[in-house]
Amino acid sequence: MPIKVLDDWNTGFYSWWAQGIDFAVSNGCKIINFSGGGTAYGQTVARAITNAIAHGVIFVTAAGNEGGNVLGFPGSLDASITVGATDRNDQRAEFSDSGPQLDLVAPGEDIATLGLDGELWFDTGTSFSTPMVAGVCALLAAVRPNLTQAEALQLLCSGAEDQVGGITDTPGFDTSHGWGRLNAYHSLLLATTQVDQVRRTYNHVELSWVSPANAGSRQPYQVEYKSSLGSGWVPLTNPSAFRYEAGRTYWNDDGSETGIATSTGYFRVKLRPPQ
Ligand SMILES: [Ca+2]
Repeated sequence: MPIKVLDDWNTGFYSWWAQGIDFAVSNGCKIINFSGGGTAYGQTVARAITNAIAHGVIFVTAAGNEGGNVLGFPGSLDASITVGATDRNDQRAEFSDSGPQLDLVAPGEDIATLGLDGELWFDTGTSFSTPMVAGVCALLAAVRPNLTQAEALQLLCSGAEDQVGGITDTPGFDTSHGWGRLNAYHSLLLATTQVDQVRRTYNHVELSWVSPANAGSRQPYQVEYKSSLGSGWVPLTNPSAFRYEAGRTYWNDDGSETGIATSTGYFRVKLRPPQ
């Protein structure tokens, strides 16, 4: 649903933004794309965002276009999914703001859009990167209807491609690119992770599942085990148990880690926070 929170001059009070967010939540919205930002912190907006996320809404917003190392508000909130811009060469766009709360980047230069009277426009800014991420959140929510803000963030950031942005895109998180450049396919693969092959012998278990091409560098998975239905899940932490091949991840245990392979039990694979 389109919700207007700015006036004819493209400005609006924070109270209008908060009312717009509250309106979206009370009318059943699942994902909010907020391609806007201010310079000051605003308590009413922060409260509205916190409330939205508590209601299962995913809130995506823009980093800002000052080219500096201060994110716009509400992109500066930890709670927001904050999106910066890349250019035609997959490099961080010069105008895209940086900061520790930046989560990922997406294309934001010369993006095709519609003007007010329906003509084709090409426009530039983190405002155009943000709906790319919000759109991927809609795809993720289609396969996981109860997707939360935290889960969406984990899927987006674990699937994002790291070190594609040149020398400033240092390994892992960095304040210019967040966790990397959006990759919808990777994030959808992660959202549908399911063990589809199990090989088990008296002293050996091997699980495997379909995974993104960059799984070897991102290592996004965690395998958990429980010995009976009534017991709790225990994370298995040995990283050398994983083997990454093109499009598939394997997890092996010879019983040495927990002695589990010789007994009956249950395994599951989950995503872990990006590292
Ligand atoms: Ca990086």
